[in-house]
Amino acid sequence: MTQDLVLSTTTGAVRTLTLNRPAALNSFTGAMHEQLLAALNAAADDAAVRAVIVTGAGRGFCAGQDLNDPDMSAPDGGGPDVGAVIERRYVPLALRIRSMPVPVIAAVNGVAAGAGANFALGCDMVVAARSAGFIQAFSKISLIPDCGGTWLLTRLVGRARAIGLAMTGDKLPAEEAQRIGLIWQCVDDTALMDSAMALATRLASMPSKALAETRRALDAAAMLDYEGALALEARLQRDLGRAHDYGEGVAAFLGKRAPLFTDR
Ligand code: T3D
Repeated sequence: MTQDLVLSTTTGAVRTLTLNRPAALNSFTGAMHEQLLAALNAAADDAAVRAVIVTGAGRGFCAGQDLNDPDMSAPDGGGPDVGAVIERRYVPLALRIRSMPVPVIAAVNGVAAGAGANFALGCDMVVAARSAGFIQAFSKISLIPDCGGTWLLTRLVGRARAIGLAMTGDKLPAEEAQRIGLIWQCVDDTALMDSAMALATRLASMPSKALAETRRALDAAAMLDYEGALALEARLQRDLGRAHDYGEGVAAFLGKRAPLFTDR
C-alpha cells in the first residue's frame, strides 16, 4: 500500500499540502518527492484552486534530503550521485513552485534545513512559526546550498548574509529571518495555520494571472537591465490588459463594488 507522504486538503479555493514523514522531520525521499510533485501538478491543473499552502506534519517543516534514502544511489549502482538527485528531484520541484499559476505560501511550522529551507524560501511568501528556524545545513556535510539556495539567498538578503548563513550552517530563528527580509512574516506558533490560511484566502480572491505574472516579472528583472525590465513590464501588461480580470477590476472599481476575478 502506498503511504500518504503528502496530505492534501482543500478549504474553499485554498489547497493545503502537508509533508507527512514527521518521524524524520519530513525529510525528502524519492517517494515523497514524487507525491509532492504530483500534488502540486494536481493543484496547478485544478481551476478551483487559487492558492496553495505547503507545510509539515509534526514538529518540523522539512529537514532536506533524507540522508538514509537509497534514492541517493547512482543508477549504475556506484557510489552516491548527489548531482543526479538534484537534477531528478530538486530542480523539477523548484521549477514547479516557480511556475505555479497561483501563489504558493510556505507555512513553516518548525525547523527547515538544507533543501527543506530552500524549498520554503522558493515559495512566493513564507510565514513561519516563532519557534521555527532556517538552516543552510549543507556545509556540515560538505555540500553547497541547492534547491535554488545559491540564487535565492543572495537576492533575498544580500551576499554578506547569504555567505554567512551558507558557510556557518547556523540556525536562523524565524524572528530574525523576518527582520532581515528572508521571509514575509513570523507569527506565534498557535497562530501559524490561521495566519497562512487568511493570507492564502486573501490571495485566492485576487487576480491569479496577475499574481503569477508578478512573480515572473520580478524573477526575470533580477537578470535584466532597466530597459529590459521596462520592456518586459510592457509586454506582460499588454497581455494582462486584454484578459477578463483587468476589465473586471476596472469595472468593479468604477462601479464601487467588489471584483470577481476568474482568470487563472
Ligand atoms: O542527495 C543529496 O544529499 C542531495 C540533496 C541535498 C539536499 C539537502 O537537503 S542536503 C542537507 C540534508 N539535511 C541535513 O543535513 C539536515 C540533517 N538534520 C539535522 O541537522 C537535524 O535533524 C535538524 C537540525 C534538522 C533538527 O535537529 P533536532 O535535534 O531537532 O532533531 P533530530 O533528533 O536531529 O532529528 C529527529 C529525527 O529525524 C532523527 O531520527 P531518530 O533518531 O529520532 O530516529 C533524525 O535522524 C531524523 N532526521 C532529521 N533530519 C534527517 C533525518 N533523517 C534523515 N535525513 C535527514 N535529513
